[in-house]
Amino acid sequence: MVSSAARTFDLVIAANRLPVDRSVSPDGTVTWRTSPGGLVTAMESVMHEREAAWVGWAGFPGEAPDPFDDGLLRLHPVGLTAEDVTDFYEGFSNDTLWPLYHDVIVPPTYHRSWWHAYRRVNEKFTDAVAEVAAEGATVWVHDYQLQLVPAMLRDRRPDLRIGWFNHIPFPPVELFAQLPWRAMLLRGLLGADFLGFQRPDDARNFLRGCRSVLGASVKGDVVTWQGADDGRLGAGPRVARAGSVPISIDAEGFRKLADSPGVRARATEIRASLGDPEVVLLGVDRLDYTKGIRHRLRAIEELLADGEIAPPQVTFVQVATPSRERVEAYRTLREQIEATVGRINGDFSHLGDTAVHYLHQSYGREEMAALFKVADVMLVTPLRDGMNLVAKEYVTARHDGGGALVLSEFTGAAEEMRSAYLCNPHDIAGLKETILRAIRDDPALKRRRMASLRRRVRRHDVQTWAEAFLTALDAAPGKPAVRKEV
Ligand code: ADQ
Repeated sequence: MVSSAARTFDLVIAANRLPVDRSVSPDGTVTWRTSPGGLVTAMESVMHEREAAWVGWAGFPGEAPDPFDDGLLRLHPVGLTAEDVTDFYEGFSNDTLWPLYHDVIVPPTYHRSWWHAYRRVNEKFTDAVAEVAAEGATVWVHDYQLQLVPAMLRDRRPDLRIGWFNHIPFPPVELFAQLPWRAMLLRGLLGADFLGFQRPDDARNFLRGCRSVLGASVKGDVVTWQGADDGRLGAGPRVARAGSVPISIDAEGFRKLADSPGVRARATEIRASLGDPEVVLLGVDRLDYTKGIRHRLRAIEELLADGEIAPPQVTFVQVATPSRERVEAYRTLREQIEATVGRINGDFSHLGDTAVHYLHQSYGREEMAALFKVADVMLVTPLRDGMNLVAKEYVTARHDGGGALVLSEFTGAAEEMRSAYLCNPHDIAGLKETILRAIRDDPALKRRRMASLRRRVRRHDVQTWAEAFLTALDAAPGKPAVRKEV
């Protein structure tokens, strides 16, 4: 990675985080490692030897490091102060928008100071993008942390083609209307030419929100807003298109990884270390209240109590990645989950036979792939989830044809993965029944279901997602204006 002078780019990506993690060795040497996220792979696939810039936070508070190159990517860090991290990131993003956009599973917190921080940080991102975007460039803004960037950028750089993709659900207007800053947020989004969502319902919710909150006119997937005569952010007028472009994974890359000798050997080792059970049930989630881990544990506990499953024949492994630990709701959730796991193991484990293996840790891609290969039944039971990539990774890793996927209807993935064992995680009796069916169904039937799921993910991988988004953005109705000379 080398530093170089300020340049501008035809493609700019803006996301909360840069696609690299910093590590500082004891002697103070700084190195950046590419984080293994799907977004980086997706971007590489659409760059086609083009250079692009990526604007994002480097993951620690303080001054932004100087921009630097990572292959064809120009990484442009945005500096967040400790207060920005508390109020913009942990506050407005993760304690206001996240719960509101996930069906208010926990109550969202509304603080005016957090909203001010959100505006301030969105301005910082806008400054950085405006600096690196070439005349007429395409800018792809990601996710709920940056919903004001499209209009902030549009107001400043009408020459740009701007797209925004929402990785999480977009709530129905009946919930969205709670937000004290709902109109400004929609005005922020309407700065984009194209807005991409995970599910058609998310796009519809957004369009209904524009009609109901702003009084905009909506025809099909196009929203037209007359604008406001108030000189505030994104005063319009605006025309934008909204549609669903479901995200996916690098299916071929993950399949190859899962098929590598190292991962195969590790899978055998993991199974042996669990005592070679007949059935391994697996859950893999960030430790987040949206993921339905408590409901899942309740179903497992009842199945154990009913005598339907028991160690050592059946064992449940729950991997819960540490997440947002400075936010109160996440600390409470962790305590509840750990108390429940303790109770279940106290009641149903025996020496050497553990009912629930609970791992509050992060793992590398190889270890994740090995875990998926070991899972006879994968439990993906969120109460609400934009997409859920774990479901797609699991079926891809099981290219041996085995396994079974239990999938919540409330995930974006359920829209596409109809051959999964679909469930309503709120219905504990139904969830228990579905888990038992996934364990006991005829193996030939299970193989057919898995083959169909794998086909779907292979055909709709992350490359097709990124191409579909950029094609939709290119064709979106708002034509960029000629940049005014200043
Ligand atoms: P997330 O809520 O983070 O993403 P998800 O889609 O499941 O959820 O992706 C999680 C990723 O982290 C997967 O690639 C998974 O393998 C990995 N992971 C999970 N636990 C891990 C662990 N312990 N160690 C290492 N890796 C682990 C948000 C939205 C989703 C949407 C994605 C992408 O909330 O709905 O699918 O963005 O748009």
